[in-house]
Amino acid sequence: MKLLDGKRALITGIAGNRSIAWGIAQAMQREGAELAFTHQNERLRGRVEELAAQCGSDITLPCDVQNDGEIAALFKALGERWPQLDILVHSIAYAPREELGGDYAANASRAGFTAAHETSCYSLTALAAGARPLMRGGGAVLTLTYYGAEKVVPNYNVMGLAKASLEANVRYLADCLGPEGTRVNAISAGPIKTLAASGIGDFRKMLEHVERTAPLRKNVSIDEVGNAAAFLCSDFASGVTGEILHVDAGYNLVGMSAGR
Ligand code: NAD
Ligand code: 0WE
Repeated sequence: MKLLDGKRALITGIAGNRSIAWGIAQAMQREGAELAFTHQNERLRGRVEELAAQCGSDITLPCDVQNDGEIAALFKALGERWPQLDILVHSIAYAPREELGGDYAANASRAGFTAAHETSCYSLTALAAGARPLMRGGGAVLTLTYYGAEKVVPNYNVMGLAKASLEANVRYLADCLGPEGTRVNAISAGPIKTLAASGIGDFRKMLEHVERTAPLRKNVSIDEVGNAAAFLCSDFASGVTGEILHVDAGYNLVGMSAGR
C-alpha cells in the first residue's frame, strides 16, 4: 500500500525536469497516484508531454492561468477523462523580470504588481474554484511559496508581496473548502536552481548562504519538496489544512547565525 494509491492528481507548473512541480509529480507517481498535467503554452507542450509519458500519463492540457477561458476548458476536458479529482498542485509564479531586482519602490509598477498578484496568487483561487466540482468527495490543494513572503529578501521585491497574499489565500481557501472535505496547504521551499531562478543575480550566493546558515547545512532538492508534497496530499495529512510547511533545511528559524 502506497501513500497515494487510487488518487488522481493534476500537476501545473512544469517547465522542465528541474521544475519543483516535476519533483512533486515523480514523488506522487511513485506513491501510486495517477497524474495529469498542464502546460502554460505551445512552447512547453512537447517537454511536458515527454515528462508526462515518463509518469505513464497521456493527459496534458493547455492552461495559461491569465486566461479564464483556458481554465474553464481545462476542467471541462479533465472532467471528460476523470470523474473525480483528488489532488491539485499549483506551482506557478510570475513577475515581470524588471521587478525582480534593484530598488523596490523605484522599480514597482502598477502593471508589474497586477501581473505578479494575478499570476502568482489569484490563479490559485481560480484553479481551486475550477477544480471544485471535480473534488466533490473532498481533496487536497497544494501551492508553493517562499520565505520572501515573511521577511525581506533582496531583489524578491513584488514577488514577496504576491507570496504573502498567496499564503493568506491558502488560509481563506482552507476555510472556504474545508466543509467540503478539501484541504488547502502550501510548502515554503528553500531556494532551488530552477528555470524561475535562472538569471536571478547572485542566486549562487544565496544557495551558499543557505548552506552555511540552515540548521541542516544544505539546500533542499525538488525530491525533498516532492516527498513533503506527497505527504500533505495524502490521507496521512487528513488533519492538516491552511498550513504553510517549510521545506527549507530549517533556514527560516534562524534569526542570527553565530559567525557563519
Ligand atoms: P519553474 O520555472 O520550473 O516553474 C514555474 C512555472 O510557472 C513554469 O512551469 C511556468 O510555465 C509557470 N507559469 C508562469 N506563468 C504562468 C501562467 N501565466 N500560466 C500558467 N503557468 C505559468 O520554477 P519553480 O522554481 O519550479 O517554481 C514553481 C513554484 O515554486 C513557484 O510558485 C515558485 O514561486 C515556487 N518556489 C520556487 C523556489 C525556488 O527557489 N525555485 C523556492 C520557493 C518557492
Ligand atoms: O518564486 C521564485 C521565482 C519566481 C519568478 C521568477 C521569475 C524569473 C523570470 C517569478 N517571475 C519571474 N519572472 C521572470 O521573468 N523563487 C522563490 C525563486 C527566487 O526568485 C528570486 C529569489 C528566489 C529564491 C528573485 C530574487 C531573489 C531571490
